[in-house]
Order: sequence, then C-alpha cells, then structure tokens
Amino acid sequence: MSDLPVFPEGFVFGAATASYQIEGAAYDDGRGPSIWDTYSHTPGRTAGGDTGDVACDHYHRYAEDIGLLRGLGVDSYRFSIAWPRIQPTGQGSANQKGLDFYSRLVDELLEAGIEPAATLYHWDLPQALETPSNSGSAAGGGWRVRETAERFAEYTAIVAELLADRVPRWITLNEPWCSAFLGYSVGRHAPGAQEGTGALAAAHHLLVGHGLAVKALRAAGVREVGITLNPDFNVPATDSAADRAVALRADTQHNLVWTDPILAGRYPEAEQDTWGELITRQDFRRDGDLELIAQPLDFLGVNYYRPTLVADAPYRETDPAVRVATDNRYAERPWPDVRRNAMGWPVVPETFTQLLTGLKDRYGDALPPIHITENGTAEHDEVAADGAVHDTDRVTYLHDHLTALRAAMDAGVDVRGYYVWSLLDNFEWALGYAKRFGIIRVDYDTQERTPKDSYHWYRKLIAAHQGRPQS
Ligand code: GBH
Repeated sequence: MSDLPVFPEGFVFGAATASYQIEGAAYDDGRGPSIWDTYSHTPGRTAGGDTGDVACDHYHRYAEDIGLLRGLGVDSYRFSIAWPRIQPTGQGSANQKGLDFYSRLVDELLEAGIEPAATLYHWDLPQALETPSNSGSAAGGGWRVRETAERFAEYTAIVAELLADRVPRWITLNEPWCSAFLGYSVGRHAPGAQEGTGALAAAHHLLVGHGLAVKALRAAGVREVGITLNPDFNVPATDSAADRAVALRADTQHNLVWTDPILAGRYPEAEQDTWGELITRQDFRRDGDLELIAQPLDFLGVNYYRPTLVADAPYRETDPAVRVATDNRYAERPWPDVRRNAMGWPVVPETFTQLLTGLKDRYGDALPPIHITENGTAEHDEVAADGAVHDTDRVTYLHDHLTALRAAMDAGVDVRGYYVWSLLDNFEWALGYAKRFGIIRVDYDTQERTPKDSYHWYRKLIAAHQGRPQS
C-alpha cells in the first residue's frame, strides 16, 4: 500500500464521532433523556439490548481521546453536541454543566492544535419534544411538528453564543434522512415510528430546522456553516425503463428530498411519483420555507459508505392509508461479485467518485465545497496474540476510498476535507456494540483503547500530507 493518494495543501484530515455513540454518562450532570435513551431501553429495539448508557465513557475520558487524536495528527475533529445535555427538556434555559463539558472539550482540542467541527444534531432529540411530560409545555410530536424546528433554533443559538469564536466549522444536522425515514417510517431508529405522511412532515421540519439553525449560526458570526447528508448512490439493476424510473424514485426519497430544496430551492420533481397519495397533504409546507431552507452554505457535508442496486417492485403495502413513506415500489438487489464488510455492505470504491461527480453534474456552481464528514467501514476485527488489531480490510477500504475521492477532485469536484468514521469503536445504533467502525478498538469491559493498524496507516498518510517524517 505504498501508493498513498496525494491531496492538495490545506486539505483537512479529520476523524468523526457522535455524542450518543461515545459519551455514555447518560444520567450525569443534568442531562435529560433523549429519544435514543428511550428507544435503546425498549426491549427488542437494539441488538443484545445494548444502550448508550456507558458507551465509550468519552464524557469522562475525553482528555485521553484528545490525546489519541493528537497522536493521529488530524487537523480537525468532528463531534456532536447532545441537545439534552444543553436543554434537558429541549427548551428553556441552558444546563450549565452541559455547556461546561463542550467548552472544556473545545478548549482541549484547540490546545492540541486540532480544529473543532461541531454537529448540532446527531439524532439525540430531547425525549420531552417527542412525548411531553405532564409538567412540560412542549407540544410533543418530535420532528412531525414544526415547533421542534423552532426549539432546535433556540438550542442552536445557545450553543453558538458559547462556542462561535472557538469552533470554526458547524454542521446543523447529521443525515436527516435517517432522522425522518429510519425514525418515522422504517422504525429502526428512534422514535421507532412507521408512518407515511408523518415521516414526510418530519423530513420537511428537519429542513426548516436546518434553515432556522443556519440563521442562528450566521447571527452568531460563525466561520463555516454546512449540513451533513448521506446521499445514496442508487444504481438501476437493469437498463430497463422501469428500473431507471425506480432509481429516480430511490434518489428522490434518499437524496433529492434534501439536495433539491437546500441547493436548488425547489421540491423534487418526482415527489408525486415517489410518494403518491402520501404527499397530497402538504399543509406542513409554508410560503417562504424554501427560501429559508436554501440559504447559502459554506460547505456540504457528505457521508458515504456503500452503493445500492435497485429494481422495480410492487408496493409492499397496497393501502395508502397505512403505507409508510419508504415504500416506494423498489427493492434492493445484492451487488454482485464484490467483498462485503461486517455490515454486509458491498465495497465498491469507484462509486464514491461517481456519487461526487454526479452531485457536481446536477447542481453545478450551486454545489458548495464538500467535506466528507464520514467514510469508513465495520470489519470483523480480531485482537492478535500481541494485542494488536491487524485490520487489513479497513486499511484497504480507506486507501481505496481516499483514492476514489482524489479521482473525484481530479474530475473537478471541490472537496476540502475528509473525516474518517470513526475515531473509536462505538454504539452502532440499532446494531449495538457488535459492529465496530473504529480505527481505535475499545474494550467495553475495561474501556481500554487500542489503536488499530488503520490508525497507524492513517497517521502516516496525514504525516506524509503535512510533510512530516512518515515513521
Ligand atoms: C452514519 O449512518 C451515521 O452518521 C453514524 O452515526 C453511523 O455510525 C455510521 O454512519 C455507520 O453506520 O439495522 O436498520 O439499524 C449511516 C446510516 C444508519 C446505516 C443505521 C446503517 C443500520 C441499519 N446508517 N443503519 S439498521
């Protein structure tokens, strides 16, 4: 693996994590419950009944983890802020101890010479905004209701006031597709609902929340504002007209529902064909929303892991009254003849190039510079007799995807940075701790951290990029 891809000067190398996946300390210092506490504590929702109660105990071990980031040599660290640490019920005055934690984290990063990149929402919605307690005055309903977007803007303003002068890069939402469609249609993410129009309303209110948060961040004078999406690379299984139409429906549901409003100020053209009766009720959309949603961004965050092969299929549920929003007359087919990682995902690095050039083709000059805010893989890691983790498959994956990323840049896509997912093995949502994405192994019994071979490989790549000795 000597042919390391070479990146332009100033290109940002980083690593990423998210609050609920690593922090633990779920009951410490006044943190309120989030929808993920509720979901993970509901029997049958997560693999092995795993929860984020302890996770990587990063809340108490952040200094050690920053030491590992410093050893890695990254330019930037992407973390997320837990809204329920800042506002335990999702509204009202700030919880000082929550603010203090992120303030300390940011100060230690800066001291280590690492630029903080903060995500405001990586799925841990305060539970009180989903189902209000008797004493609370929140409306409830989570992202199905517009009020949640307004609460999100207030929370953003609180955090921005605290950190605007110390955090240069801000991400409003992480993967709103997951929040809206895994959360309110598939039901495999919190809050675990399976709805049609409710999920479409959630998608819209996430967009509105993004727009309001952009305003709040601009008002606080932050340097860079963006949003992180997880665009799918959908490939039709055959050349048939039917399968090409399917790919457009899959694109609409996964991608265009976000990128068309945010980058082009319009709702996707094929939304009627994609959602049929479910999108007929549009009273959650208001005049002026598109202008709010389409405010200029400094960057687009892209998370990319795998491509999807799609083929025409009938509705799974024929009755539109109970049909969910992700039932769009298509089915996924296995990608032939490629390696699969521990998630069962096909590893096809060249699709990373194609995804990025496709975005450029569609949006042209309206496409802002891109940061790859996540890319990585879960593998069947093993601890060797010498205590090391020789994660060769992960090294190959990262090498090949960085090479594919470089090819997209050569083809004219303006990419400014790359954050590996993830710094640490962590709570992989519904799949619990069994799936390991880290470049650092975490022993969940002892909380011991062991840098894997991929950590050392990435460290050398970064050192070579920065012109430092590579050993
Ligand atoms: C990203 O999600 C997330 O931003 C990050 O938090 C996550 O750890 C990472 O990628 C790796 O997955 O069995 O139905 O729960 C990407 C979307 C959402 C894909 C969860 C895998 C599990 C399928 N991921 N999903 S399910």
